[in-house]
Amino acid sequence: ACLALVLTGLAPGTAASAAAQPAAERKRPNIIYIMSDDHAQTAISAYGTEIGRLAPTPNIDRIAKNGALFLNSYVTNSLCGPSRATMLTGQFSHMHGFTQNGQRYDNSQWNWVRALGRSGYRTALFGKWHLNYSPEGAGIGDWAVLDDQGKYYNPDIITPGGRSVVEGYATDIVTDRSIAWLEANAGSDQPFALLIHHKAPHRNFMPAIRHVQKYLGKEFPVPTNYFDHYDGRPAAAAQEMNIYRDMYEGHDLKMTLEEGTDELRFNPWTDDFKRMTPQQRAAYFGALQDSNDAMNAANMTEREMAIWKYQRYMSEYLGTVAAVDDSVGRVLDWLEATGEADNTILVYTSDQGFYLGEHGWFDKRFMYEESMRTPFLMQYPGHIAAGSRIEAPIQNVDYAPTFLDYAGLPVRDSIQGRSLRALFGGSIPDEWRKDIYYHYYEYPGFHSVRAHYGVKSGRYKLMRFYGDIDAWEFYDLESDPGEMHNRIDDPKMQRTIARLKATLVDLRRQYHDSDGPAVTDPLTASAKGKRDAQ
Ligand code: SGN
Ligand code: CA
Repeated sequence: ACLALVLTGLAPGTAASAAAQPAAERKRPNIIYIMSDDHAQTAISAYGTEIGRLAPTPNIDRIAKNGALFLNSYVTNSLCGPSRATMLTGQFSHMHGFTQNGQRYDNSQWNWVRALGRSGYRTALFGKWHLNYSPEGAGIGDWAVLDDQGKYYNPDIITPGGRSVVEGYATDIVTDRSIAWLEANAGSDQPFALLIHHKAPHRNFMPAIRHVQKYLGKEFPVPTNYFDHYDGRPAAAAQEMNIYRDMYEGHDLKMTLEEGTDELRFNPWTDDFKRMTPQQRAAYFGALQDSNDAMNAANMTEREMAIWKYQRYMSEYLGTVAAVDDSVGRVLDWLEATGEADNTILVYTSDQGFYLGEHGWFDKRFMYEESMRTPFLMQYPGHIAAGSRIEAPIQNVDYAPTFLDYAGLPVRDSIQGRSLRALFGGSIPDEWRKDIYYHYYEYPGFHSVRAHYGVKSGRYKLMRFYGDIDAWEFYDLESDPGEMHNRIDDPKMQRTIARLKATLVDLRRQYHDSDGPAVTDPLTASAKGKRDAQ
């Protein structure tokens, strides 16, 4: 703590802070934090899923082999901006103040990257930032970020020197810059913390040219609830993120108008394709032409078309994952080749999960499992046993305290998570959290998902949607893993529901969340009337 205080006055990465480091300081581990955007756990083969079997991620899986795979990893709010702010601050959305995309994140507030920089780490971030225009003022040493959501092809890149268009594919550009930074900083006495933030596999799902055909024509298993009717779940019924109803056929799925033409169907945002070079465009759409022609020639029923769209979605989404997996492989190879692996903590995660057709959906936001979960894999040879599988529930508030802990810095009181180091001893400490608290805010907003909060407690989940809908939902995940049967009115469940409500009251108090209606507030008269009438 003393050392941290002494060094806080120094700018990160200066020669002065390097010189000020005693020998013990040099032993602090490097940190490489790799975060993709919207990567579902189900699309990682280490998680043992059917999609993973068909579209393996061998390099991401190396992390699980070298270290730990977290089987119950969750976010606090399944949306990009809030999740990134949580990752940086170790706080729930209502505490760091960035509850919805589009808000202004206060870059001056405390974050762990700046804290490590001040204590002698060299720090850098490459890729998607998505909190305001740039990380200026967030105290990150070196950075180059994609503009806002970022583009897959020839993206605009913002650096301290300004903005420019960089030709190439975003995942590869971000990887090249990250490796170049590692090369340039290798061999220094200072430890480093590098954040690699991919745009992929975020919408609008555009693989690198080398991967456009990788999964084309492969049949992925259609989720059993793909044609969900949302009975008993008014908020689920009211969303606008259905693959066969809301996806843009031209823009998202790259479907053509008719056989023999490359003219796209509905494509409201033309920039993504316009900014490609003619060669990139020809290669990309050329690779899809036969598949598009066959689709247009076939006389499909509505249901067949819905399934075709699911397969095209999988092909495009998983195609973007392939380049992320290549990227992870390059970073691991670099670590192994340079001998830095043993002194480096490496994390792979995503800013949240994603629906791959479950309930008929793409996107995230809901507290249902597929988007509330996020992948989390971590290696630190010699400190985390190879092949560990960790069952303890973790949340993205735990990342900041984990990095502080390993960097030998005190965990601040403002942090609402806890260091994951406690989980690497082979058992779950008694005092480890049992319950996961969640709160989503962005409504009205893109995809029309109502605000809701809730708790996941072991096999049970309770949530309350509020705003222009007022509805509770309750699931037993053991008998209903797809969250299809809302049992909020089931007489057999009332005692369990009461227990979870009490837990929810406690969690909201513990985390200081008073946003939304109080748990004890009764349903609004109109919501109750609707339910009684059912
Ligand atoms: C974009 C996407 C949406 C997505 C939001 C938030 N549309 O607006 O589908 O929900 O980002 O995503 S897009 O076609 O313009 O990409 S987040 O990951 O940034 O939270
Ligand atoms: Ca995201």
